[in-house]
Amino acid sequence: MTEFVHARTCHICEANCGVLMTVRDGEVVSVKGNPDHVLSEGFICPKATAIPDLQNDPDRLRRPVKRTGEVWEEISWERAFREIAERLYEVKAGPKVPAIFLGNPNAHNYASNFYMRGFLKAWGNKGVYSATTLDQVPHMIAQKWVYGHNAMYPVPDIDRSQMIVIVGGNPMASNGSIWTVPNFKKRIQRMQERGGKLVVVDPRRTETAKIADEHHFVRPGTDTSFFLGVLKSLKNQNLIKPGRLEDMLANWPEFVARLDSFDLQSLSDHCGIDVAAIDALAAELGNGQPAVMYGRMGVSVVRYGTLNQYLIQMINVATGNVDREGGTMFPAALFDPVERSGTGSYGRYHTRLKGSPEVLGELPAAELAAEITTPGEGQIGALVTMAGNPVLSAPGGQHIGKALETLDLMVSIDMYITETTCHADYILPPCGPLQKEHYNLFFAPLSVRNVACFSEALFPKEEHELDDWEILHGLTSAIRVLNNDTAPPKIEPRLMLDEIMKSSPEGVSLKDVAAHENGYDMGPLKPRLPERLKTEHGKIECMPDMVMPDLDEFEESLASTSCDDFLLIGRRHVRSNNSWLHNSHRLIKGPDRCTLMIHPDSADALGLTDGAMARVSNDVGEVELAAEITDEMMPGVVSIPHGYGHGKKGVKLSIAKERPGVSVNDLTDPSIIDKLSGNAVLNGVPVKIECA
Ligand SMILES: Nc1nc2c(c(=O)[nH]1)N[C@H]1C(S)=C(S)[C@@H](COP(=O)(O)OP(=O)(O)OC[C@H]3O[C@@H](n4cnc5c(=O)[nH]c(N)nc54)[C@H](O)[C@@H]3O)O[C@H]1N2
Ligand SMILES: Nc1nc2c(c(=O)[nH]1)N[C@H]1C(S)=C(S)[C@@H](COP(=O)(O)OP(=O)(O)OC[C@H]3O[C@@H](n4cnc5c(=O)[nH]c(N)nc54)[C@H](O)[C@@H]3O)O[C@H]1N2
Ligand code: SF4
Ligand SMILES: [Mo]
Repeated sequence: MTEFVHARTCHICEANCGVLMTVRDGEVVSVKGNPDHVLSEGFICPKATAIPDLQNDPDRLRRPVKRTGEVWEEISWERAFREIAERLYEVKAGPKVPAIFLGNPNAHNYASNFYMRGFLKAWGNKGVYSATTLDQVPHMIAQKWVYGHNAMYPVPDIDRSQMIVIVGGNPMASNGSIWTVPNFKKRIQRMQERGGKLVVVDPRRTETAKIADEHHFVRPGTDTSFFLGVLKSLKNQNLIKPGRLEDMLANWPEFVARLDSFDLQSLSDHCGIDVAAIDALAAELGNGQPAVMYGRMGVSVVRYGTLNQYLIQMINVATGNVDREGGTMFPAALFDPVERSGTGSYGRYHTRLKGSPEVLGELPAAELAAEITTPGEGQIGALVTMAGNPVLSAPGGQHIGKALETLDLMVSIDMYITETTCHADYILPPCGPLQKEHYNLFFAPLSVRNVACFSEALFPKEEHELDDWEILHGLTSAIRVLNNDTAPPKIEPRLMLDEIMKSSPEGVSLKDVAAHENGYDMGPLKPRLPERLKTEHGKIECMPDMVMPDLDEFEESLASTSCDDFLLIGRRHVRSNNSWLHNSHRLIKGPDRCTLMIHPDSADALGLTDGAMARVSNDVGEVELAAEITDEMMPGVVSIPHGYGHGKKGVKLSIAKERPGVSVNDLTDPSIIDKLSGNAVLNGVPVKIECA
């Protein structure tokens, strides 16, 4: 018997926790938190224990497959790459264009990132559709306009903060987002022990609200009023004190003057949080203590997502909490996206049908279905999806499913036959997760400490298995060779990473970093402004030209907001991750989690009883699911988690299919987006509810 312990960082979510895996005779027999890990301090969530399930899952594809009708045939890599290249060539010879959809797990794959640019060029798409426009693009574009670079993420410095206000985020379930903050609960408890305070603003009394000192219900989609209300109240109370930031601000007096046309009472009426509560909150935020306003999915995937993210920055500026210990800070990572890439593009080209601007190279995922099905020059004819499941993750997902069937060529780089990949002509599966290295490339710049975590692969690959980056390399080579070009060199990603690390200010090698199994620690976050600002004037821009028209539009909209429908919001559960962890018994056991949460008063009015089936509908679609009556919900608001709906024909996820659930994105509306960023609107969706 051989037994050893393998240390790695979990690749499933943004927290990047340190795990210890005991391996006996080639099998992982236990997964535990690494108590010495510099970032996660021993914490893990149940998803880490499912990594071996993913590795061993019999439903996971081990070889490339080609579909003819409903039959999948295993084929060789060589044949797959050649046929795809030939068919792409044919599509490009005609009037249609190639496109790509990139999903969330790409952000957790450092290696494929190094091969992405070359692949995108060879495939020949203009802009990408990705999970970014279902998620964080409002943060990125707001950061570009305010701080000068899309990758300048202001991270709440939780370990030194005295007050954190979380608006539309639920780190107790999500483990933090755009904020790599493993062991969130302990960190909050430590803040509370030193006299600090957690406040949650959310239409649901979430798991995070339950550990908070204060919770306020807010009407979905109206947080802009809350943020403006806080600013207005700071001003009324003479608490606008940017402190050391003062010299770094551009157009600050103009911004403060712009608040004059808003009336605190009207803002309060709109968002449903009373004036006294807003005043009290502003007084605490503005009393000089290190404090943070933070907003996530609940305020990003809404019509005014970018405006919200901008106003959050202005609140943190107003209270002097940007680039301050215990406020928001800009992490230093070995791979620094701010120094290594351009500040971010906007509007270089526009979508064919709706004329939406390209934003940081992204096109609105909400527009993908129509771009595939609407004839005319520039219609999408060939699509690659990589680590994405837009049929379940994008608004109007059922229409995307139908659209995919009409493509001339569809290729999916994914290890499962999912609601999306079941429509592909070819599926190219990467090796298992434990056969891959891991590096926190995108998450070091979002972390609450300056860290670097590299993990070696635990198991070697079989000869017929390829990693994602090798698939990208193989496909890129086949396309280029067919076009009489040369194949790109195949360089191990770890060598490129080593170069990057050596050329960083830290000047370490990959070997040094990898030797630190508990994470290579570069200490707490440090102030970095004004040196790091990338705006043309070198200051924090407080009135970005691009944002102001949306503020005007929001102001006009305040006069006319009333709606008799229920407002639908999403939720996440700690045992699930978007659409793709429902095939692990270990994770899906327990009560049904794809339910309609509804307040008792709302349910009574409808005659709906707990566990009874409810029909939820609007102009986009209709789903039926069991009601879960709970006073966690704000009256008039209902919640359905996303990532379910595995009952669709053709899906080969045997465990997930036993409890398929329904897809909330059969109800979300692709015709409404956040105008500035192109982000989808997935929260605050009007719906009707009846007993089914
Ligand atoms: N367990 C688990 N963890 C995950 C994921 C997962 O699926 N499962 N997904 C990962 C990904 S990809 C991401 S992006 C992150 C997301 O991380 P979070 O944003 O922290 O997660 P959500 O649960 O979506 O939190 C959104 C919150 O906004 C609230 N909300 C909805 N509408 C509104 C509104 O209009 N206003 C306000 N103020 N609040 C509103 C919801 O009730 C919810 O509590 O989580 C990551 N981590
Ligand atoms: N209504 C509503 N919709 C939402 C959200 C919401 O809160 N509400 N959240 C949105 C957010 S924040 C996000 S990020 C998106 C996520 O949406 P997507 O990124 O479109 O979908 P995922 O569910 O993450 O699916 C990931 C796919 O990648 C595959 N995969 C996993 N690991 C790997 C890998 O290493 N390599 C490869 N090649 N494939 C892999 C899985 O098998 C799965 O098919 O969903 C969005 N959709
Ligand atoms: S919170 Fe869970 S899924 Fe996320 S990195 Fe940590 S162990 Fe993995
Ligand atoms: Mo996400």
